[in-house]
Amino acid sequence: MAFSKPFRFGAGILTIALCLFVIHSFTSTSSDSTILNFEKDPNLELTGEPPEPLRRIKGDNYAPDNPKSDRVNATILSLVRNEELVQLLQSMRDLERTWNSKFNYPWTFINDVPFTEEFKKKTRAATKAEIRYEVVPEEHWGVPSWINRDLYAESIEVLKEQEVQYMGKTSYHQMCRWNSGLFYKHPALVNTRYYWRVEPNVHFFCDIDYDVFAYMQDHNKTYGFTINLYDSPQSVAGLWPATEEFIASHKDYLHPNNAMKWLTDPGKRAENKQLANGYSTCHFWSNFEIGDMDFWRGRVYEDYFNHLDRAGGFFYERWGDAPVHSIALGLFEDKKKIHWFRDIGYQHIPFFNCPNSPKCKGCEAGKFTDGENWLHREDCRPNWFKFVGMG
Ligand SMILES: Nc1nc2c(ncn2[C@@H]2O[C@H](COP(=O)(O)OP(=O)(O)OP(=O)(O)O)[C@@H](O)[C@H]2O)c(=O)[nH]1
Ligand SMILES: *[C@@H]1O[C@H](CO)[C@@H](O)[C@H](O)[C@H]1NC(C)=O
Ligand SMILES: *[C@@H]1O[C@H](CO)[C@@H](O)[C@H](O)[C@H]1NC(C)=O
Ligand SMILES: [Mg+2]
Repeated sequence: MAFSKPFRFGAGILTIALCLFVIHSFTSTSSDSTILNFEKDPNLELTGEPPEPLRRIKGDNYAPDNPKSDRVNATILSLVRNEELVQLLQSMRDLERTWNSKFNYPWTFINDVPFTEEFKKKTRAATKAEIRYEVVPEEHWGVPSWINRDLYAESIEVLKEQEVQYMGKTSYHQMCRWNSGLFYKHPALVNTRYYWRVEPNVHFFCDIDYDVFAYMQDHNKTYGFTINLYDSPQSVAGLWPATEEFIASHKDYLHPNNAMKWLTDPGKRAENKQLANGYSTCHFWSNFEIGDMDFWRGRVYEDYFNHLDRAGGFFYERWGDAPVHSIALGLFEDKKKIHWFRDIGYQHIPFFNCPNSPKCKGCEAGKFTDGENWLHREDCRPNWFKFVGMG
């Protein structure tokens, strides 16, 4: 076949253009999806402190041994294993450097077995504040008597098949159940109101110069979070149906200013809502939480937790404390009482909350993940901001 010169010239141009187009669509798919969640990520806006009143250091008002200190009724809290000592020390170092070396809130460490002397010695050396070492009461940790062992074993096989992470690990189910509805009943916490949950191997990046717990109290906040994600729908397939059943018999428990829309709008993940039978799977990522335990201790949450616990989904499925807490807060609490701590720079692998502020070091403002690009799809913050805002 013979082509005329101008035609060959045109085909050449066309081929080059086609190549450029293909290259461009490849590169722009990857770079677009890092920003496609927002017109402009709010973490790129210059971030300051939340509104006054804020309580700050004045003289020795937060000194560790001051019996009349300005500290409110609160503790930093970590369920942790002896084997996670090194990773926990990493978290302690960051939180002490950015915040607690100023305010000296006590740390409470809880374990399902006693802490070793080495664990105690090394954690004591990491803070000037008081530390409490506690063991979980057996009746809070054991698999409840009403869980049918055969059904549990079968369910493990089915959900492992669906690639539900940690489905086969009984201690993971126990941990999720304990963090959902039992931690605040620990005898060492019954006289404490606020907690800041900390896990091993997390990072804090920004100096915080006000008393975060006093902020919760003075502004009537029930719960504070940093990161909002979609969950694995297979792990919670029965959670929303069980919740609907609960609501049907407790209509008066729904808060008039609830965040139902956030819990049920599919956002960008329609398949999640479908597989989770009506729940968007949006949740506050609970490895970070700053909360008022009196909400968990109230009648409404107690009834809700018991309903879920009896339904068995902490074992037959893999209901996490994150979706359980999030659904309860979204339905039964005033959404104005839930606060995004946008100023607390935070990382639990593989996600970040990193604000744009001169107080932050070691993270990149606006970066959501340092993992694979598809992880950006897990970002549920746009839904929270859409239905509730950034307060
Ligand atoms: N003492 C004790 N702590 C546990 C146990 N299982 C989990 N934890 C703690 O519970 C928290 C959550 O467990 P992780 O294993 O970090 O679960 P995760 O964050 O979903 O999973 P990763 O992404 O692997 O971190 C951490 O603070 C753990 O130290 C357990 O069996 N005993
Ligand atoms: C701290 O809070 C708990 C739970 O609300 C309460 O029972 C306790 O009395 C409070 N303690 C003080 C000193 O206010
Ligand atoms: C918090 O609640 C108390 C009691 O209901 C109220 O007096 C106070 O004004 C509230 N403060 C804020 C900042 O909303
Ligand atoms: Mg973890």
